[in-house]
Amino acid sequence: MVFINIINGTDINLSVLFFGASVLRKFMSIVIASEKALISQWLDIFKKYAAEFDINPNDIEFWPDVKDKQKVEYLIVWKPPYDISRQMPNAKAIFNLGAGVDHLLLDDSLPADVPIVRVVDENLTKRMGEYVCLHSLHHLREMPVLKKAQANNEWREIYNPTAHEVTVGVMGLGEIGAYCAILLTKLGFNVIGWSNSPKNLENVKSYSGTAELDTFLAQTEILVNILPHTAKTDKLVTYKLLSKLNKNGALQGATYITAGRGKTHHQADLIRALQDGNLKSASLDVFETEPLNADSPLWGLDNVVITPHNASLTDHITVSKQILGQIRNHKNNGVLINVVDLKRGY
Ligand code: NDP
Ligand code: OXD
Repeated sequence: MVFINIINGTDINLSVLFFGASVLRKFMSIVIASEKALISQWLDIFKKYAAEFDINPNDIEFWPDVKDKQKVEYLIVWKPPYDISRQMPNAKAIFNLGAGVDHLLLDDSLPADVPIVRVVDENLTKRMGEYVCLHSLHHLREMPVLKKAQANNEWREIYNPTAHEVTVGVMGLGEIGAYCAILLTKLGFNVIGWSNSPKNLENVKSYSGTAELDTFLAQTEILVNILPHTAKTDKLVTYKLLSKLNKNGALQGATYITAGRGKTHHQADLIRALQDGNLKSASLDVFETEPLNADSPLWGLDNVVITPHNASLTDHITVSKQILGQIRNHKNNGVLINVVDLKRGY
């Protein structure tokens, strides 16, 4: 709450003035929409910080309790109903409450002229960096082998190479992948990366496009997938692709770590590769279908670590403030940042 001290020294609550004035202005609304019940928590968070961004908290609603759908100017969504933009046809921008927009873009009725904005947030990026480093080290230090030995009360001595003897290949060198790649170099890994366009990252050799994919894979012992799911990355990681990884390096086997999107790998192929030794081990945060089916063979594989799509998290405070700031800026004719390229799909 913001207070000012007027001439006679009496404190006046600015928010009272602000909301009083707002009665006179045209009603507009911001709607948060999701089919996931948990997302309703965001309503209170957005309301809490709204006034800091000159937005009336009472103008923020949670779908489907919307007073006047025609008056909705901004949509904030995470896995919304597929016809959300048809329900609120006057929205001027759609803010996605996460980095990946694949599920949102499944809605083929999205108007091409309404910008879709995704989250790019330092906390989201840093959390993913933690996950990628944790799991790269987990496999470098042969933790699946040690866990199995522990389960059998076995004192198993193994020789570990150091990080600099091992090449980690990062697929996707965007906001998150590039950060993870750099962080891995700081741990000492030899790091290479693959993306659509060439990159210039310190100590990370860059490969790009389909033509350079096999060269990238042939050197990679630990493959880290931070790709978005698009028409081009759909089921990209197959048994055949995994069999191109370097199995004769310091780790004597290939490892797959994925925290981008589950639909970028072929899950049955992945299971086959993990069962027949084509892959030595894996850490999987994302799956073709989430939650992962209780009867998936992946649960029972002792060379696999499964995490429930929590490699990173959308930070409530930083992300709500970022979106409110963007809305204020857009209302004042400013330019939106982190707008998704609809043609590329990410
Ligand atoms: P960006 O859009 O910033 O980066 C995407 C990267 O993928 C870019 O480097 C891009 O190449 C590359 N890429 C896209 N398509 C292809 C292709 N066909 N071939 C080669 N490279 C390709 O995304 P972020 O880094 O912010 O996020 C990546 C993904 O991570 C998100 O889309 C989301 O799905 C996932 N994610 C998962 C989370 C989790 O908790 N598991 C949390 C947050 C995000 P170029 O740079 O040349 O365009
Ligand atoms: C995601 C996210 O895209 O959490 O998975 O941002």
